[in-house]
Amino acid sequence: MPMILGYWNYTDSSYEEKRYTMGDAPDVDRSQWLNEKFKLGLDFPNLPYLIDGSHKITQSNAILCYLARKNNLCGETEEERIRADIVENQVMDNRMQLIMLCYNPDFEKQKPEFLKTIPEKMKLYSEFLGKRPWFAGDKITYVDFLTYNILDQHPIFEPKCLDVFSNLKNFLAHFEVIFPLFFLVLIFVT
Ligand SMILES: N[C@@H](CCC(=O)N[C@@H](CS)C(=O)NCC(=O)O)C(=O)O
Repeated sequence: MPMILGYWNYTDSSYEEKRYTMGDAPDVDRSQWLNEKFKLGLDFPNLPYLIDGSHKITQSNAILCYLARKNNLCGETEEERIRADIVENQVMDNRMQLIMLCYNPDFEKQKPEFLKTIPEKMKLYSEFLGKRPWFAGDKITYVDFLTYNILDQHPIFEPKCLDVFSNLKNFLAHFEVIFPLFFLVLIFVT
């Protein structure tokens, strides 16, 4: 039986979720996706994609920004938008560093050096957030989904890395109260 997840429709959006299966290693078979990949009219075919009427979007951050624009979650002042742009790209850099480590055949060898970089990274996020409730300012924006994700992943490597940054811990807790579904989905995928 497939799982059924019920939840509030905060943004009044209806959507169909399209899942492509690929099976388990070593018999991974991507043909379900590959048979469609170049037939969807996507400029840069990839997963995830979002098709909303005539808008066909790939790149997860482009999808996130599109949904944020539709729902006024981009920041309102120039200062908030600049902060969102900065932290969006900062998260991307840190995500790439995680990817380079996790997909590296030399993972165990490279991990100690990576662990040394975590305190300074977390410190910069903590200083940037300061006393604000959300990363762009007083209101939640799309970048809080990105920062939640990256700040939630680092303690997997270094469980105590957020202990000295109470504002980051409060941010994560605040986010989890508002978006329990997002939290739940991350538990499933990580
Ligand atoms: N920068 C892209 C990366 C997309 C990507 O790497 N997608 C992976 C899954 S996470 C994939 O399987 N793409 C399908 C493909 O390459 O055909 C994004 O953020 O959306």
